[in-house]
Formats: sequence, C-alpha cells, structure tokens
Amino acid sequence: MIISVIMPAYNEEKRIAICFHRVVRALEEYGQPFEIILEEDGNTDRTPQIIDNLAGKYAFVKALHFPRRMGKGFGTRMGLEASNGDLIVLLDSDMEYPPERIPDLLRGIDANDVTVGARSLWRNVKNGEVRAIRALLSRIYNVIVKILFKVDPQRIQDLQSGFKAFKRGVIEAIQPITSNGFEIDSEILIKALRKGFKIGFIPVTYTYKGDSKVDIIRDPVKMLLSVLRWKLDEKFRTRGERHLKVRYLGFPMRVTPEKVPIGPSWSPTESGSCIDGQPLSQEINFRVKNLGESQ
Ligand SMILES: Nc1nc2c(ncn2[C@@H]2O[C@H](COP(=O)(O)OP(=O)(O)OP(=O)(O)O)[C@@H](O)[C@H]2O)c(=O)[nH]1
Ligand SMILES: [Mg+2]
Repeated sequence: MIISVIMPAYNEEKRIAICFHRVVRALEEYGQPFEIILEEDGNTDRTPQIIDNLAGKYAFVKALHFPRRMGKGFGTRMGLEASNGDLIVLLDSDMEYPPERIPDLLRGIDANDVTVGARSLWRNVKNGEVRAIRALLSRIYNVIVKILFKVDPQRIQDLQSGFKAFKRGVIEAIQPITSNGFEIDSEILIKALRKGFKIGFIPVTYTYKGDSKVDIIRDPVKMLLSVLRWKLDEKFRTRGERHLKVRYLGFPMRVTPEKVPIGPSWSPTESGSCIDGQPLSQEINFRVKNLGESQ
C-alpha cells in the first residue's frame, strides 16, 4: 500500500520546506511506503529551487515544474497524474493544516472512501485585516454549490478544505476533473458524493497564515464558471448529448461545457519538467497535453 502526498505551491519559500519535513515525520510514523509530490507553476520566489533540492536529497520526492502560473487545481491535477499511490493525500503547502493529522486522515479511509480535515473556524486575514468579503463570498459559493448539486449541508462540513485523503479509485471514478483554480477541492468532494462515495470528516486545527493567494475578484468568478461547467457536464453525461440547447432573450443557443472559460489553458507545445529539471516523462507530457486540450 503506497501513500502519495500531493502538495501544490505558489510562492511558498517561507513555509514549504518546514511543511514538507512535518509531512515526512507524520508518514514515517504511519509506517507505510510513501512518495511526496511537490508541484509549482510559474513561481517567482525560491520555491522551485527548494523543491528541487528536496527531490535531489530524498528519493521519495517528485518535483513538478510548469513555467506559467496555472492555478492550484491544475497543479493538483498534474500531481494526481504523476502519483502512484493507492491512497492519496492532498495538502496545501502553506502549513495552515496540521500534517501530523495525516495518519488520522488515512485511518479514516477504513470506514470511508474520502476523509476530509474539516476546519471548524475559518476566517480570512490579509495584511493583518480580517477580510469579511472573502467569508461572505465563500458562504455564497457554498450555498450555490449545495443547491445546484442538491447536497445536504450536514453531509459536507468543509467543502473547500485543502487537506483530504482518498482511495485512488475515487479519482478514477470522478474523471474528468477540470478545475484549474481553488475550486478543485469542492469539485473532488461534490463529484465523489454524487458518485455515491462515502465521505468522512475529522476536525482539524487551522492556523491561518494571512498570506492568501486568492484574487478576490477573479477567483470567485472562475469558481462560479467552474461550478456551472460541472453541472453542464453532469447533464450531458446523463443525457448522452454534447450540447445543451437553451433560449437566451428568445434566441435559441447551444452551450458546450468545454467552452465555459475556467482559467488559463495549457498549450501542448509547452512542457513541464519533473525532478531535477528533467523533462516530464512522455506519459505525463501526453496526459498534460490531453488535459490542456480538454479545457
Ligand atoms: N500550484 C499552485 N498552487 C497554488 C496556486 N495558488 C495557490 N496555490 C497553493 O494552494 C494552496 C492554498 O492557497 P491559499 O492562497 O492559501 O488559498 P486558500 O487556503 O484556499 O485560501 P485562504 O483562506 O485565503 O488561505 C497553497 O499551498 C498555495 O501555495 C497556483 O497558482 N498554483
Ligand atoms: Mg490557505
């Protein structure tokens, strides 16, 4: 039984190494073979060098690099593609969640298909100020997602948690995962729930670092467009159609889920790299290409 921990990062030079070492200690305590995938896209600080150093030092580390900022969702998806584990842990690299709880998350998988580290208290602070607008937007997003996908709010305690573990089969069953941005966390949970997987929650402490990478205008719009796209995707799949015919201001229109703009797209001519600056394996490049094309 191999465990894969995937940590996407954007300019986390201050925290990623400390977070990584805490993850290693927790995994050693758990006692199963593991790999850790550190991913960055278009980082402008020392994060790329830090993760390369770790990959050079530890054989169980894979470092994934992409030259442009693509988003947390993209990074997570690439991490999933590069992973070999039977059990997968997703963890933000900014040390807001406690890596020491990884064994508890993994043990939770005995009874559930997905275990989520749920935050009881969440608040958003930037430059020392509480950003009430972020909390409000987050609430609105939660309500929209839960209504649209008919989710009982009691069943999902923390839709956007950046700390969860699941069986590999869950990820295979909920493809295509399309998020490029922060909404990847809710996409995985909503789709897993809709497929009938059992989701469990364990309460975790959450230490807010006040260094949010979320753009308060752009990201909520992208997240809403993504939600719309999942809904359309779901409708198409159940109807077996490629387009949805709708009327807008009296005019008949066709909507195609692939055309919903949800973030930057990855051109097949660009290549990422894996471990010590080597090009990504052909297999991963091929999947990167396909994922980019499906945007
Ligand atoms: N690969 C990658 N990771 C990202 C990107 N943006 C953010 N991240 C990472 O995603 C994780 C969560 O980012 P945060 O900015 O803390 O966002 P959040 O935790 O959802 O929201 P906050 O409550 O504002 O902290 C961190 O590990 C970031 O480094 C990105 O563009 N690419
Ligand atoms: Mg955070």
